[in-house]
Amino acid sequence: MGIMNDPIVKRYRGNPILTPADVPYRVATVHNAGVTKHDGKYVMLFRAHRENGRSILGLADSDDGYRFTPRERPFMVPTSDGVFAEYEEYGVEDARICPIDGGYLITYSAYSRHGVRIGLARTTDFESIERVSLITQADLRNVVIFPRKFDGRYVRLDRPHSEISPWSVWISYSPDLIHWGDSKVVMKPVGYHWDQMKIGPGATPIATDRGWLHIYHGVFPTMDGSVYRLGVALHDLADPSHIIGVCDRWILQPEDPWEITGYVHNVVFTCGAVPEDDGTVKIYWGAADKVMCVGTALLDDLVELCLTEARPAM
Ligand code: BMA
Repeated sequence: MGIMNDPIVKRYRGNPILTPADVPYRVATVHNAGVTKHDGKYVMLFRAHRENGRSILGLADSDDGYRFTPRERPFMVPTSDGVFAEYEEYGVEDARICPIDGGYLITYSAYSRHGVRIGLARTTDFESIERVSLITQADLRNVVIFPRKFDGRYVRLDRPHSEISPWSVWISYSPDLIHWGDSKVVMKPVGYHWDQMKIGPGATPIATDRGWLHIYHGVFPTMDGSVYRLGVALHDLADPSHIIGVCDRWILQPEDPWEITGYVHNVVFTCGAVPEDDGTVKIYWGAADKVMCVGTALLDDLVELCLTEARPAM
């Protein structure tokens, strides 16, 4: 690990890397993007508010993971087709990308008058997209699917809403991406902590030799509203329902001007991180629900934090 006061996540000097002004169609925000590598290049599936306050998903491409060029048209807008139409009416939000089975699964929040639930879509090329299923009821957000099957089943982390418990991270299993079950809670906010109000899955988990690294978001309530920060948890490699350790401190908090002020102030929120061959990880976050930023960390440092500064998962 580096010098004691070095930041764990090193912000890219060119932040923010994508803003509404960069997008060739009219949007008010660019944030909470899922990111992955496809054919050696980076693709970013960002959320954008239109000026009616509803969200769509846009795509941007990059050779280096830092300089992104948005495509001419949105990638995914609420559909008027089939069973999805009724549940996407208010917008599609916060996509996560999971590379698996030679393609990519995309999980996104589908908003409607019935609440928020999760849609699952699939692409192989980021040119066309096929909606597969609605994989939850309302109210539930923030679904990340592990990029590997366990005993023949897909596994996801998710975050149901509750009125009697702080919002927590759960796990569910599926043989076919359509039917999900065996759900149980795996991680809860801990009282008087930076993430005591609610937590939620963030980036698609990353396999390391010591466990699955999960970068999540946690929220603290203040007199000036909620503060969104990022933290890390390490899940067992063979049984991801078992958490080896949750790091007792955050790894990133709002500090730059565009993280403190924007559409919603004091927010850093991740939907994607890309592990690199050199042991680093590029972490992408929406800043103040308005622009996209990136920073890098050493995977070993993040894993180490989960082991040496751990608190119980619940
Ligand atoms: C959460 C979600 C996120 C958003 C965050 C901060 O509840 O709506 O998409 O980034 O609030 O506004």
